[in-house]
Amino acid sequence: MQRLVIVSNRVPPPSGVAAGGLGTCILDALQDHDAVWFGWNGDLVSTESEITSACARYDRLTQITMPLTERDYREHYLGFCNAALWPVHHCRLDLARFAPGCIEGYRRVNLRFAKEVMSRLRPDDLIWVQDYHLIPLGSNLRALGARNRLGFFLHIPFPPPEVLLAVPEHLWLLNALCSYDVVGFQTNADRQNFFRFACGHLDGEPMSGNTLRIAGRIVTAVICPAGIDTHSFSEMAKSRRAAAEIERLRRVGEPLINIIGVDRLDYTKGLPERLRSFRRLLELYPQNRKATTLMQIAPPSREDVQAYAQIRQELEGLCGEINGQHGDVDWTPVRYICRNVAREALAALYRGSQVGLVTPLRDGMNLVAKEYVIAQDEEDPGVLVLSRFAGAAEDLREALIVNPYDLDEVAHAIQRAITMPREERIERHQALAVRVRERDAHNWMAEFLCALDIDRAPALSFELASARHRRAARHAWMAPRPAPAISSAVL
Ligand code: GDG
Repeated sequence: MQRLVIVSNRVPPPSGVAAGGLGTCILDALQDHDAVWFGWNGDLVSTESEITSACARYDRLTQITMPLTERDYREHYLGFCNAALWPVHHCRLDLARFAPGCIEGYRRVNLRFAKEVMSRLRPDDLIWVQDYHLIPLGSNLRALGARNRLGFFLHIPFPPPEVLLAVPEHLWLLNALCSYDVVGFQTNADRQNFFRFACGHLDGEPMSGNTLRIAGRIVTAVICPAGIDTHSFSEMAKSRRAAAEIERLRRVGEPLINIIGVDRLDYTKGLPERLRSFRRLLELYPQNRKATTLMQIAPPSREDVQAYAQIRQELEGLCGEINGQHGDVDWTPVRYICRNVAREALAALYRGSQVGLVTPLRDGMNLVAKEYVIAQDEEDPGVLVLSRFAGAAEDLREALIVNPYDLDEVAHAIQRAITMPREERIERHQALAVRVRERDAHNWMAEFLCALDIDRAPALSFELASARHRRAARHAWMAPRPAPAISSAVL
C-alpha cells in the first residue's frame, strides 16, 4: 500500500500537547490515515556519532525521530531557521540575523534528514515535507536518487521578493524549493509572491493556472489553507468538562465580558500592540472598566532567541502597567498566562469569551481564529476580531477585520464586538463556521495530496471524501448539527 511520508523539523508527541500550529494541523489531518512521520524528537546530543533514530508506532501513525546535536540546534534551528528565515518571511528584516556558519548548519541538518528518509523510502511513497526548516530536503532527496513525487507546504507567509532577497544564498534556497513537484501555500498572496520570485529572479516561466516551468521541470503551486479538525474541537468545547470550566470561570471571575487571546509568545503575533489596543479601549470606552477582562494565554517559545526574550519582557511590562494603572482591588484588567494550557481548557475558554482577539502583525494562517469560531455556542456566539495580516483573513471575511498597528481602530472594533446585537453575531458566526468547516485539516491534506498524487488523484479524492463521511457519521450521535459541507475540491 502506498505510504504517506511526512517530514517536519519537529515531531510532536501524538498526544498533541505542544503549542504550535504545524503540529495541531498535521495531527488533526492524520486521524484517518496511515502515515510515517520523520523529524527531530526535541532531544540534543553532543556529537553526531551519538545520533540514532528511533521508531514508535501509535495506532496508524509511525513516528521516526532523531535528536539534533547541540551545534545543529544553535546553527540550524536557532541560527538560520528562527533568527534568519522566520523574521524574513514575516517581513521583519530589522530582527533578521544572518550569523556566519548558520546556513551550513541548515544544509547539514537537511542533508542528514534526507539520508535518513532515503534509507527507509519505498519507491511509491508520497513524500510531504513541511515548512521553512526543510526547504532543501527535496533537492537533497533528488540528489540521493529519489524518484518519488515530492511535495512541500509552507506554513508561514511567502514574503514579497524584495524582502526575500535579503537572505544570503536566496537563489540556492529558492532553486531548492523549485525541486519539489508540488509546493503548497496558505494564501493567494503567498503564491503570487512565489511566482513573482520564480519568474523575476529565477528562470521560471508561468504555464497554465498554477504551474511553472523551471530548470526543465514543472512545479505546481497550490493554495491549501491549513485548518483544524472541527468535529473534535467543537465537541471538546461543548463537553461537560468545558461547561464546568466555564461555570468555574464565571464564579471566580468578576467581569461579565471576557476577551481572549491565545498565541505562542512570538513577536509576529502583535501582543504588545494588542495590549495597547486594550488599554485604548479602557480609555475610549470607560464603561468597560470593571466589566471587561482580557485573558491572554501566551506559552513561551524559542526562548533561546534574543528577540523572543525581549518580546516577553515588553509584554510582561505592559501587563503590569495596565493592571497597575487601571486595575482595582476587585478587578484585574489583564489576566496573563505565560505557559501551556490544556487544549480542552482552551476550547472552554474560547466558548466562554465574548470576543476572540486575533491580531498578528503577520501570520501564515492562524488556527486560533478558526478554533475560536468553532468553539462558539451557535445560539449565542462571540465575535472574532481578526487582523488583516493573518492568512485566515482571506477567508474569514465576516470577522471584524482590523489593522493591528492602528490601536484606535482595534479598540473601536472590540467595542463594536462587545455591543453587537445577537442577530448580527449569529449571522456572522454562521458564515464563518461554514468557511472554517469547509477549510478544515482534512481538506487541507486532501487538496494537497490530490495535487501531489496525480495518478491516483481521483481514487484518493474518493477515499478522503469517504473518510470525511465516516468521521461525520461517527460524530453524528454527539453533534445534533448537520454534517459539515464537503468541499467540491475534495469530491
Ligand atoms: C504556524 C504558522 C499557521 C497555543 N497556545 C496553546 C496552544 N496553542 C495552539 C493553538 C493553535 C496553535 O497552538 C497555534 O497555531 P497558529 O496557527 O495560531 O500559530 P503558529 O504556531 O505560529 O503556526 C501559522 C500554522 O503554522 C498552521 O499552518 O496557521 O500561521 O505560524 O492550535 O490552539 N495549545 C495548547 N495550549 C496552549 O497554551 N494546548
